[in-house]
Amino acid sequence: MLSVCVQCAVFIITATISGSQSPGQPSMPPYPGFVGLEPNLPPMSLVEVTLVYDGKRRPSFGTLVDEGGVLLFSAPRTTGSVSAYAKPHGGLSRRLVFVPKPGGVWLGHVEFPLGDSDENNRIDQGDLDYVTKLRGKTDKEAEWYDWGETTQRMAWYADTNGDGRIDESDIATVRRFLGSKSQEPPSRPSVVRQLLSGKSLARPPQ
Ligand SMILES: [Ca+2]
Ligand SMILES: [Ca+2]
Repeated sequence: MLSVCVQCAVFIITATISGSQSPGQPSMPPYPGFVGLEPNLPPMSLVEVTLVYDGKRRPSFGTLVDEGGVLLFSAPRTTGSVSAYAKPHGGLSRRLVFVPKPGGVWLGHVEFPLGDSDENNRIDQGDLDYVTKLRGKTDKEAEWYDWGETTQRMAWYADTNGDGRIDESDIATVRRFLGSKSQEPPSRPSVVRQLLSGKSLARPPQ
């Protein structure tokens, strides 16, 4: 389930209007109440975030990279360690571990493996062959945002820097991340897993 992080959007708009950030130079980390990072993603990239804390996987939500290249999401209210699984479109999921603090948490620069044009959660030879074949294509091509019936891939996902064209830099990016795999959140809440394994079921008295 994907829902837009309204709090994050409001915060980003407020920060932009006040002029407190300049592109590429986040001037106010850490962000109180938020977790912030600077990903290798173009502005306005949508990232799906799944938090896991206190032994439970939480519902996923979406948040956008702002014009300054910063990605923010609301820090959960817990005192323990949190795993945030962040996944951009056309990129692999990364696990980010942090402990929430009232003043906010700044995770710094985070690299996401990009160019997963078939979204199979791996950057493999198929992705490299595809981006190489598309060299010279631009977002003016009719099928740029279409899921290819024969290729089962999307050209947009092969444009790793979001500049609307596929060239040597995109090929180099896919080559750099070749062999990478997604760091996936647990498929079920741990409580459910415990129940399925019988570990937390009440034992009858002996
Ligand atoms: Ca792939
Ligand atoms: Ca490009």
